[in-house]
Amino acid sequence: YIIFTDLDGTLIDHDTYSYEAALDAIKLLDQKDIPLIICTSKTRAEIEVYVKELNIHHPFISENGGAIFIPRGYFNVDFEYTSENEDYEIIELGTRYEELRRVLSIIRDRTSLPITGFGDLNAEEVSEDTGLGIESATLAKEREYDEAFKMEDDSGTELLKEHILAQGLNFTRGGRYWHLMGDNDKGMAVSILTELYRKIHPSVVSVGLGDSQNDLPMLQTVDVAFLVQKPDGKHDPSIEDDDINRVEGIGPEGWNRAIIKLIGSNENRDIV
Ligand code: 2M8
Ligand code: MG
Ligand code: MG
Repeated sequence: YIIFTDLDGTLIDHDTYSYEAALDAIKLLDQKDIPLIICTSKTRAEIEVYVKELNIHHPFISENGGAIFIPRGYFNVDFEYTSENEDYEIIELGTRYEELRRVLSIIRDRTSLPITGFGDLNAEEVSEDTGLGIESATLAKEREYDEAFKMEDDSGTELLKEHILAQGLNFTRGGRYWHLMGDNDKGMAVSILTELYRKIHPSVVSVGLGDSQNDLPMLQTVDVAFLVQKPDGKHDPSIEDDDINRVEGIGPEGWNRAIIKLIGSNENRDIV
């Protein structure tokens, strides 16, 4: 198995940002040497905090599939990475943040929609809006391939979508925010990374866990998909795909249950 997971509202609680309720399952994956691959709308800088805390030494996917960061030398295969640095081999799929900000401001001017992006807020304001601490909010502002933004209400939704598509960009929605991005999504990134794993382990089974609309492309790409409950105890109503397993449990509680059920006993292997 390889496990792709969303963070906000999935592996970590929507409000407290804690993975406490999923620790048993996290430990189980570690014991069995099953890669835990974070695939989130969070930034590289935010993910690095979790990767360090959880002692993860696997690739991760930032900003809704904007980029894949692979620890150097992790896959010893022939592949044309977009770039590399001291720490990672990088596959870039997204549009640069500066370009996203430029287009967002054009759309705001043309539509007068009440759009506020993370780039319009300082760290204190992001912290207040998200419930993240100031340090985490600062890391959330270090955006490279995705702009998170909010609108005062949903009345301008259709107009907004029209303008985003007309500008050649895309959007999705997370637990709290809209996201403006390029020609990328979590599914594309998951599929590229899965291919890399399959060069080494051809029959590896991919698993995905998520909670929101931005997870749908990932959940449709993996072999086994789990949707956890939102804070209101319901599953995202916009996700209707029958191939996606709806697990009982909000966020990390559902995550814990799904992983233990899948990995915890060999009898469940026939689920795939
Ligand atoms: C934003 O992402 C969440 C994910 O679902 C959202 O859209 O509600 C991100 O931009 C992320 O960087 C940030 O940490 C998070 C905080 O809730 O919000
Ligand atoms: Mg989420
Ligand atoms: Mg499928």
